[in-house]
Amino acid sequence: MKNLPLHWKIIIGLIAGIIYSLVSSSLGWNSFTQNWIDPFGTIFIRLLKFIAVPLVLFSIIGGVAGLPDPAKLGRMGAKTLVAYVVTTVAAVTVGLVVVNLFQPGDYIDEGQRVKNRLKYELWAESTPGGRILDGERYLSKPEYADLVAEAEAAMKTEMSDEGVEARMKAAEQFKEAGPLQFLVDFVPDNIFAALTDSGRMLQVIFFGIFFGIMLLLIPQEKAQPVRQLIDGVNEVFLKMVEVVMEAAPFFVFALMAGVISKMASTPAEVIEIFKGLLSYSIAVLIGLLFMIFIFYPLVASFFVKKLSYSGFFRRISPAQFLAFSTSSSAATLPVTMECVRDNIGVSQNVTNFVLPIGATVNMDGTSLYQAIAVVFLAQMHLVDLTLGQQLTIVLTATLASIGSAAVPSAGLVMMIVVLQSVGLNPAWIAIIFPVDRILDMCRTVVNVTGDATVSTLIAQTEGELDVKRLEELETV
Ligand code: DAS
Repeated sequence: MKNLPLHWKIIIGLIAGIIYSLVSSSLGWNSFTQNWIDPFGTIFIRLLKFIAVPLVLFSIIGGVAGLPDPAKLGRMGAKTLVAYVVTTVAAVTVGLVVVNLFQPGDYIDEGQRVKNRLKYELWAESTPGGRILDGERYLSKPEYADLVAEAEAAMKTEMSDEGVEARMKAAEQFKEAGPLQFLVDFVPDNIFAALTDSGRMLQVIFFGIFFGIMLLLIPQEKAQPVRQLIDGVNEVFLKMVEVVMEAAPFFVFALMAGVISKMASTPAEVIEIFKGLLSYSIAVLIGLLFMIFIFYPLVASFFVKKLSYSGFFRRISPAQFLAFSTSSSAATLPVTMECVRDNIGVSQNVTNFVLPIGATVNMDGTSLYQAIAVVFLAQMHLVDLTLGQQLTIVLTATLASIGSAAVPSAGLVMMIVVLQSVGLNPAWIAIIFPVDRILDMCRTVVNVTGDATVSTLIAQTEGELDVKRLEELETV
């Protein structure tokens, strides 16, 4: 097992975990799985995340301090941000094209959609500042009086769900923020607090860039020992990743067994979960698969002629499988860095600078999923979103994905902002919640693949791609 390629180690754990959880659920071992197996999946995520935070800090410092001059940092920083925004907007656009072409909301039972529409109109009328969006109106039609009463009763129970209120409070907090709040949030008020709260990765990055630039500006005889220390610490954390990944088959097995057994206790229940949301799930998967198998390989081979289509996947597949297993870009980051640096030949500096930022702000899969989810929810409530509103979704889904933390289900919570931006009911996230974890696994693969692609094109355009290494591995 020791010298098995990393992606096979992860795949073995993945498949074993899925098979085990299907068998265990039919034998009624779920509580055993929850008590004795699932904790090792949690330990795995914790191990990877405790490594990721200092790794991001020391990589960023090392990446910035390793640059020949601040001007290169400025150019690389600007290129990185532009590339991340362009790929995110592209992802949202793909999502909107798929959801408008495929119309997954129309697969929901017509009668159910009329009831949904009534609940929506009642909600819009009862929300301060709410207004009823385009679409056929039912509230005032006498033939729907009984349905209106039913919808009013349903609204009362739905809105009383404390989970919904908590999510809406989270959105309120986000909404109160001014236009420059994201800039304020970028600056840590206490670096040690930022290091301990994984949701504040951007502040760790800010500190790392600031510290790295200062290292470039102080007298080099003083900076040298610090650089050596930082490089050494970086190596230690990367060694930790290597050691932890030795046990990947076991940890991934535990992770998948735990996640799937929490989701449903029998295969029939799994099918039940997907029933009302199958069309939506398929639309999201179509968009995500397009990004993984068409968009990114095209972009990568456009910038790096020597990177073949199959070679692209062979090199980053360990990170993709790990992203699928963990649903966390942050937990996957150490392996993404290893794949990009060792398998593609991107320089240490570019890897250390571009990837930690990408894992935090570049979530193409999340933004695509948010765009599809919001339009699907509107469709299933017979709400017709205008082109203008859909362009608003492009903006807010891009911002919401930047604001999403690199942890499981972050994209779902941030979707509240996108729903609110077009005047829809944030409580609707509860409707798509049942399938969110499975879709989270898939969109996290897209997030990680997008980061790896951008770091490759940045390295190529900065002359920091080891083409010899690329050719060596092409023949592997
Ligand atoms: N799971 C998040 C990530 O780590 C993405 C999301 O929740 O949308 O990338």
